[in-house]
Amino acid sequence: MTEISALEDNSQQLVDHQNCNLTALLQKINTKTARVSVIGLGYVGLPFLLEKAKVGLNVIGIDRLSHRVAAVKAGKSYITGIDDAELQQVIASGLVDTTTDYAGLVDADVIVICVPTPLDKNLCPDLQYVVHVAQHIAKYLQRGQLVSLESTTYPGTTQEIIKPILEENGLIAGEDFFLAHSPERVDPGNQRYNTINTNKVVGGNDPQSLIAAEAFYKLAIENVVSVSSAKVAEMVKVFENTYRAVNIALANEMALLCDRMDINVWEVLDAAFTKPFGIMPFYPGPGVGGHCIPVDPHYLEWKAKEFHFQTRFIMLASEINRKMPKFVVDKIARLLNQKQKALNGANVLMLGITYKKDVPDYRESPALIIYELLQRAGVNIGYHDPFVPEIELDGHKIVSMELNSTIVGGADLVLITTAHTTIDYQKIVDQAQIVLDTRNVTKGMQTNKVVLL
Ligand code: SAJ
Repeated sequence: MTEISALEDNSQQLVDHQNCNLTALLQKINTKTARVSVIGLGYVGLPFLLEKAKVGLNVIGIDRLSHRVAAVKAGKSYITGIDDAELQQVIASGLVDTTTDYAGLVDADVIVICVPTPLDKNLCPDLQYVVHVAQHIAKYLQRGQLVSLESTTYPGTTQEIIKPILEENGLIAGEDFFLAHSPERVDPGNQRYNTINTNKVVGGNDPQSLIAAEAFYKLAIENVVSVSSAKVAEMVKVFENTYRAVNIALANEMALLCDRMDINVWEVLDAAFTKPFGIMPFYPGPGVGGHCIPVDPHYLEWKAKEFHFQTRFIMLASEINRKMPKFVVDKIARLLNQKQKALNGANVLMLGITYKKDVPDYRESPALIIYELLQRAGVNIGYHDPFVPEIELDGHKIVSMELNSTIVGGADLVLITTAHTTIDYQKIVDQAQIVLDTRNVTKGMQTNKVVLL
C-alpha cells in the first residue's frame, strides 16, 4: 500500500471512528434513550434536570451538597420557580435520581456542567468548581459521550481549560468524545421565560460536537441557536450580561447626576422609555446584585487583558454600579440631617435584603453592603424581607423583623432596597416617618414622606 493510500486509509478510519461514535450518540439522543448527568443542582442545573426528565430522558443529578441531593429525592424544592408538586411529579416518573457520587458518569451519554463561576476577591475568574468537576469527569470519561459546559465563563474556557483536562484521559475531543458550550440563560423569578422557551445558544469544540450538542438541546428547548465554536458561545453570554451591566450603570449614573441637579430621574426615564424604538428600559437601584451581572463581565475583562485590551465599558460600569450602595447611605445621612438627626444612633428599617424582587437569594446583594455600611456608621439597622427569615452577617444571625406600625413608625427612616410585590407599600408610607425608595415602588402615591433614589 503506497504512503498516500495509507494516509487516506487512516483518515477514512478516523472519519469512520468519529462517525461511529457520533452515530451511536445521535441514535440514543433521538430515541430519548440517552442517559443524562447534570452536575450542579442550583438555579440552572435543577430546572435543566427537570426539563430533560419531562421529555422522557433518564437524568442523574450530581451535587457536592448532600442536602440538595436529599431535598430533590424528597421532592423538596429549594429553587425559585420550581414548586414541590412539580418536583414530586417528576421524581414519581422514576426518571430522576440524585447523588453526590461521580462514579455514575461512566454510564452517562451526556454530561452537563452547571456549577458556579464566581470571582475571587480581586475580581478575577475563579474556575475552581469547573476544574474540579472536569477532573472528576475525566476519571470516568467514555467514548461517545457528550460533555457540555453551561456555566458562564470567559471565551476560551471550554477549549483551553476543560478540553485538556478531559483529554488527560487519553480520549480526543471531537473524535472519541464530544465537547460543547451552551451558556445558561436563566432569569430567576421570570414568570414568562423558562428553560424550554428561552432560545439557547450552542457552540461546539468541533463540527461533530456541535451536531451532537444541537441534537441534545433540541430535545427539550424550542429554539436552539448554533454558532461556529464554543468560544463564540462563551462570548455571546458574557456579552449579554455585559450589555445589562453597562445599561444598568448608565441608569445609575443618570440617578447620580439627577440627584445633583435636583431632577427626578424616574420621571426622566419613564418619559424616555415611551420612545417606541431604539431604547430599552433599565432603571437605577441601590446596586447590582446576583451572581451574574456583577460577575460575568469581569470574566471578559480579565481575558481581554491577555490580548492587551482594556474593556473600559466593563470597568466603568462596575465602578458606577459598585458605588451605588455608598450613595444610598450618603443620601440617608442627608435626609436624617435635615431632621437634625445623625446617622449614629438613628433607627433605620430596611425593606428587602435580596438582590432583586420576589426571589429569596441575598448573595451578592447590594442591600447587604448598605446594611453593613449603616451598621458601621452606628445606625440601629433592622431588616424585613418576606423571602429571607434570617441572614448571617459576620457570623451573627440576624432575623427579619415583623412589619407593624410600631416598628415602621419607630424608624427614623424606612429604606426600600428590594421591591418585593408582597409588601403593602401604601401601608408602609402611611406608618413611616420618612421613606427612601430606591426602586420607585411608591410611584403614584400622594405623599410628602417619600424620597426617591
Ligand atoms: N438591576 C437594576 N436595574 C435594572 C435591572 C436590574 O438595578 O434595570 C439590578 C437588579 O436589582 C439586580 C441586578 O441588577 O440586583 C441583576 O438583575 P438581573 O435581573 O439582570 O439579574 P439576574 O442575575 O437574576 O438574572 C440575569 C438574567 N436577567 C435578565 O436577563 C432579565 C440574565 O441576564 C441572565 O440569564 C442571568 O442573569 C444569568 O444567569 O446570567
